Amino acid sequence: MKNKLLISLSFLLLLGLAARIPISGQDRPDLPLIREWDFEDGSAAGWRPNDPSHWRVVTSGGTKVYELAMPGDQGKIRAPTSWSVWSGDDVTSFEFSGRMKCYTDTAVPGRDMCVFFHYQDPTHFYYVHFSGESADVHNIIGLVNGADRVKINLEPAATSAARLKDLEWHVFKVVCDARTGEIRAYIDDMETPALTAHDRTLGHGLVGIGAFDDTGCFDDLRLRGLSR
Ligand SMILES: [Ca+2]
Repeated sequence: MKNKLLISLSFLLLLGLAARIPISGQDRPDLPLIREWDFEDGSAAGWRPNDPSHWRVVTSGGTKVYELAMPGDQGKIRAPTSWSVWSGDDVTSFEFSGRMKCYTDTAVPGRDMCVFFHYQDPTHFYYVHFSGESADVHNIIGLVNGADRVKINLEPAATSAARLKDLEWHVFKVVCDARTGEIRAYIDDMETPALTAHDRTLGHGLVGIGAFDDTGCFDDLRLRGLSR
């Protein structure tokens, strides 16, 4: 009897621990891991660039990275010009993380790298514009919904944490709860989001990486989430 009680209590304790202990650096440890990419096999198979001639896997600093080697051309609407989306998983709620480096001259304040999500087609997606300066359309969460991008994050222009100011690696994480529409974007500080928004316009889609009009590279990407 005593043993049974002990076993029952241990089981309940384990259940409680499993539900409560956050895994370091993860906002949504409840979301299943879908896939990780370190590009060490030299391949970016399954990634779909809008212009394949601009993307390649290269060796940099002893590791292989996925590089955006050329800036894109502005299309009919004002929106990021370069992206490569992971074509394998259409997700609703997700956590997408990794590291990125911007190649653009540090004298250019609006330099950027972008993370895409709920991508449905070339004119319907969200993106996080990680930049060296916070301004009207720099360092924002943007929505492209068939027209010029619109800033949707809650932080007023010039107040958000803009950390893409150098030629070093920066870690990022973008989290979205599709049910509530809560979106959070982190750079370097994985505890306090740099950008936040509430929006449920699109609801699902692909994740991706790229830039508004700059070049750079990405590595160690990880996607957790719920496939549609
Ligand atoms: Ca790598």
